[in-house]
Amino acid sequence: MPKIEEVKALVEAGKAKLVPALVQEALDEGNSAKNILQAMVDSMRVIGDKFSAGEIFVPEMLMSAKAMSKGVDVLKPLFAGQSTSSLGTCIIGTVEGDLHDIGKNLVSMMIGSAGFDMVDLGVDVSAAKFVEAIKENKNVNVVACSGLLTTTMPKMMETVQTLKNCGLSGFKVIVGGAPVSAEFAASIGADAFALDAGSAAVKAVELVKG
Ligand code: B1M
Repeated sequence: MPKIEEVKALVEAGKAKLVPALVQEALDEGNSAKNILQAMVDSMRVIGDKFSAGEIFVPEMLMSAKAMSKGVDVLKPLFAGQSTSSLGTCIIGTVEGDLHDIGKNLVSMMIGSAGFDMVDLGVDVSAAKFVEAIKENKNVNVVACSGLLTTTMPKMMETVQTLKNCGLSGFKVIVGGAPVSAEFAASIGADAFALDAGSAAVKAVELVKG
């Protein structure tokens, strides 16, 4: 079996300890970091479908998530940006009530590699915590909010509205995550929406360069 297929299978099986070495072997075999990342994203889609079908449960989802994160750690240096001057500071987090962080971490990696200094607030981040982080950090010009659950979309709306009405300025808000659409983003007053990590980086640069 090609190494990239083995990576996919091991992420689906939640074998966190075995994934890093295999990701390295897949790289050594000539696969690009981008393709290996896509293979792992595909695995998570399979896992989500199995969860929806009642074939697996939360612990299995968690093990696959850990396995993917370990694999992403190996790829991270390969996505590191070349830019020497900073485009500004981007605060990123997953909105309150939501514990999903793989997508958010990929978005953080890509926006960081586009030239931003990243301040990652993690998961389950309240609107107030986003505001605090803008005050505590210098040159914040982008705030990025991720959300994976339909049940936390109202929290995303609350976060964007709090950011827009907090009396601070000089920053733009970008939102995204599986249940989020461009229409939803516009309806809650976000400045931008991105479908995936790569386009989030492109959008972040556009937001600050105009
Ligand atoms: Co959960 N979960 N989960 N889960 N989980 C989903 C999201 C779900 C679709 C599974 C399913 O039912 N098929 C479903 C949500 C249904 C819905 O709301 N419509 C779901 C559910 C129901 C739940 C629980 C409620 C389950 C339960 O307890 N009964 C629970 C909620 C916990 C909570 O958050 N409060 C739960 C828990 C978990 C785990 C903790 C076990 C684990 C997360 C671990 C972790 O993240 N560290 C987990 C996982 C792994 C998943 C799936 C299988 C995979 C998510 C993932 O990492 N995908 C997921 C199924 C699926 O996605 N098909 C599922 C890979 C990742 C690269 O993609 O995160 O979409 P994604 O990110 C993409 C884009 O969305 C986008 O770019 C990324 C990369 O290109 N993007 C942005 C993301 N953020 C962005 C921000 C941007 C721009 C783009 O700008 C700022």
